[in-house]
Amino acid sequence: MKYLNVGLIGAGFMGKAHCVGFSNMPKLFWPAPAMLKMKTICDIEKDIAEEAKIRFSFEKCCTDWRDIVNDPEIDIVSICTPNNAHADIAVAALEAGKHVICEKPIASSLEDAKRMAEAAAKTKDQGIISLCAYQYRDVPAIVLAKKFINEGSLGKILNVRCTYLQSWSADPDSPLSWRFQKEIAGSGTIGDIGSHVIDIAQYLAGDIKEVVSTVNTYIDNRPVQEGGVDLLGTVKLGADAKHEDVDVDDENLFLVKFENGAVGSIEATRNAWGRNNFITIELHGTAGSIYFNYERLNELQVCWASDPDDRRGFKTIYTGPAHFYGDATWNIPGMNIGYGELKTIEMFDFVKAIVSGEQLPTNFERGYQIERVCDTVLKSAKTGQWETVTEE
Ligand code: SOE
Repeated sequence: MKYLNVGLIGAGFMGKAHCVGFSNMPKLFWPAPAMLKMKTICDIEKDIAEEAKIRFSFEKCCTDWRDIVNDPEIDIVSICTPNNAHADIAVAALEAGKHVICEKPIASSLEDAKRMAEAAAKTKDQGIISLCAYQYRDVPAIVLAKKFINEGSLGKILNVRCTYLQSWSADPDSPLSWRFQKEIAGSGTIGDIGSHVIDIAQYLAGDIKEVVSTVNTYIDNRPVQEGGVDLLGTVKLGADAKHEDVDVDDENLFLVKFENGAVGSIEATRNAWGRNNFITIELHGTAGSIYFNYERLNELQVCWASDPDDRRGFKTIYTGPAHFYGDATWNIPGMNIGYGELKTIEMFDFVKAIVSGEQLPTNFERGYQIERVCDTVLKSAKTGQWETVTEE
């Protein structure tokens, strides 16, 4: 059995998600492509690093990411830091011959995203795998939607309507973390969650060519939280807390034109009371429609034009053992999967790619392309015009 050593950087919410994925991977996927040893976990805050070492069963911990990237024993580097740290770590790790999985958005600036894509392109011939964590495209219902599209069941795709709505920052007393600071995050909602639906829309309907957008920041000042780990709205701070300005977008709405002639709309906000992880995708084609909502992620709704007039309408397909990786997850219909299983599927595909040497669809080059779409959305909001997604 092959063993790979993991070094993970950033022990907050996403660090936990990666650890769940890594440790559950051989439990769900057996025989596993390789076994993983949790070698070193890094966090700039020593107490957090030490606690995470115990909690996630790592052998060692450190506070400087270079200790992971320069360690010849590490095979996999998992980047779960705030966005502005991604590029330096990823480029150094790829150059040191490590396989890298990096949280999205790929970077906090287009220049950094380009640097990462170039480093990944240079090292891919040596079988080095890069992966940007766009795991929602692996939801079995989304994979089923893609199958219907590829088989031609929807006919020609005409219209794609997507949302990513969350509520965790809707309260103005929910604290300002790095996610609300341009210098660290690069952008707000567009990079943090809009990028996920851009990825899914492009996976299903092809690349986006042009966008016209409106971008707003309604809550432009928030109380500042202590510590680097984003509390994601789980605490509220009062009027007496120190306040700082939010300098990123908290809502964006845009129309899109796809390369293949389809059109659509995308909307993203983290301030929508009542919408918690409301990733919706509705696609209309000449032969039918599909609808997906992550809040019911084990379901796909389909409607076929060929059904008789008196019984045409959406029907629900429940995903399970018969669908994407359903044999590996839970083999009784209705058991259902959630976020943890998705992160496990992502880690399985990543480790499988490392062993086979075959790159994954959301490698760093794709991460950079998604970043260019996000950047074009922000640009269009400034010019008020349709803008073309920039070439590399
Ligand atoms: C916060 O909006 C967040 O953690 C995002 O950063 C993730 O990408 C999303 O999947 C869940 O919400």
